[in-house]
Amino acid sequence: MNKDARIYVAGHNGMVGSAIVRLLKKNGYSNIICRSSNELDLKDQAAVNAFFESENPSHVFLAAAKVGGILANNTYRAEFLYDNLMIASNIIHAAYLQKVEKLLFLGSSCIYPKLAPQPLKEEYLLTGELEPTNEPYAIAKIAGIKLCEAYRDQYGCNFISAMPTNLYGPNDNYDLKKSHVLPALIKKFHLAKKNNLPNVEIWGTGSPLREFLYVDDLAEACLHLMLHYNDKLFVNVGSGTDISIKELALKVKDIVGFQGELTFDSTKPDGTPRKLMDVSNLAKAGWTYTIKLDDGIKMAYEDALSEGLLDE
Ligand code: GFB
Repeated sequence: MNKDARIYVAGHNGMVGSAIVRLLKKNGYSNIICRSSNELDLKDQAAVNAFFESENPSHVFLAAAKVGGILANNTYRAEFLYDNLMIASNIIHAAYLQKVEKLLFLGSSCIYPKLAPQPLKEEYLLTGELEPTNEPYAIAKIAGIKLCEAYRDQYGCNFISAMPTNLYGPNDNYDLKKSHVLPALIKKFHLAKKNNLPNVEIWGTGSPLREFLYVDDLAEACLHLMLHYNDKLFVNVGSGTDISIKELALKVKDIVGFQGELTFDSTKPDGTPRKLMDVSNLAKAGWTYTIKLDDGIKMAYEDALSEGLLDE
């Protein structure tokens, strides 16, 4: 990928897409193509085809998606399935029609069966039942992987896929009803400290284990794979270590400086008990994460404070 390659980053306003754009710019890529959802409806196949014809990108990072935490996934089930299926199908098909040189599709660790052995190896895909709270999102992401594989098999397209673990960092969603756990905890502890509240409520039992990756690390992995990885098999992207939600809450509490107690609301779902990625294929491909969880949480907290994302 030359520095003047025409690179389309789908989803550039989101947490992942914006991190990829930041990294590409930092690395001197000068021809980055972006469209907001107001300018281009990725669910509209004709509009997506016309956009690819007029812009003729050579490389595509497919980071556009409807995303959210456990409650949003479980509440907006139709939107998570429809929007993500349409976005993936339209972009992948347009990339094929327009003879895009290389495309990287981004999925999620929730593609794996709920009770798959840990750590999750790529080969465990489609070996069991999915976690019900995010089944629609997972089905759409599995379809994206299969589209990349099928277009490679039938048409010879160099379309690859990366499966990131739970992500956090700048441009995250801090809306407590829709967010993932890490931004939610940062905001809850921040507000509780500011308002001198006695406790902070954590959803579920606190026992599920999750693996986290700072989004700038993910962007580095995506660029690395775009430059160096050309195989059919999708690649897990994570840190290879996990932490319980309770331990995570205590860590965030400490970083934010909240003095009160934790309470657990077991009427809220836990979701999958564990989803730790096996990242050995990524290591073989030549990439390992660098940003440690404590440092990442501090950076995310500072970023959210400076962007005014933690106000009520
Ligand atoms: O991050 P999260 O929403 O998504 O929740 P998943 C992770 C765990 O944190 C769950 C608990 O066990 C939650 O019950 N949790 C505790 C909280 N307090 C909170 C809180 O205040 N907010 C939130 N959101 N969680 C998502 C999938 O699953 O992960 C998506 O639904 C996607 O499809 C994404 O794969 C990466 O890790 O459970």
